[in-house]
Amino acid sequence: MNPVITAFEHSPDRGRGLARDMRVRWALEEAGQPCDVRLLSFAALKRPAHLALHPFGQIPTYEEGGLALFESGAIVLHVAQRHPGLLPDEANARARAVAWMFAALNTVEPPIAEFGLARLFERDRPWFAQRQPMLEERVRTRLGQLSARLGDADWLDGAFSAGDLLMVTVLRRLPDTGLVEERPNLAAYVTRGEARPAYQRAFAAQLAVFNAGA
Ligand code: GTB
Repeated sequence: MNPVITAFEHSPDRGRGLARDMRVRWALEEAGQPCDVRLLSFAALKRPAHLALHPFGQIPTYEEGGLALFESGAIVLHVAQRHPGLLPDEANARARAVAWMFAALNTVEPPIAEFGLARLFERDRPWFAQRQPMLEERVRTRLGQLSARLGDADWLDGAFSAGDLLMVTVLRRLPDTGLVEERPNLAAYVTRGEARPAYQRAFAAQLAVFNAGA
């Protein structure tokens, strides 16, 4: 039996791979683990059947045998722990890769998410013009720090890991802003992630869902 994940039936990103099922799909592709996908409407997310799996009524979820998981980071970690290729074998290197997973989700994603939400939902609010430069500067600060650490390396700590997978998906949440492009090494890092065959397969799968419903 394949694991089952959930994704949007009609993703608002129009198949650009920005919703968080993309990171789970990518991890499963890196692991060579096929999955089945249950597509959900926004209404279905808030119904009891889905709330039993996900207390916050969101995607993605992951079901495998008797295990049901929510939170994309926890799902990617679970996949990475059970399949080779996403976490180093050596204990210290593995701990550092996990630290990069947390850094992506806890340190880099929050200012990016806040910036994106403000652009989407607060444009017509009186405070938008004043608040936006501050949010943008917070993103720039994090990107500058990340860029300095990455330097000329291909990946954040040695070989590609689940930390890179999450970080690339987080940086992809800044389309059409030019912010990642201000740091050529970060832009190249994202491009390197997107060029991975597993990424391409995951992207095509989620785009096919959008195209089928379009
Ligand atoms: N911390 C959770 C995780 O990492 O799994 C967050 C999950 C989450 O935010 N899920 C969103 C969701 O289900 C979809 S990914 N939202 C519906 C709801 O809360 O009712 C966030 C997202 C949505 C759409 C775009 N987009 O269109 O560009 C990008 C990201």
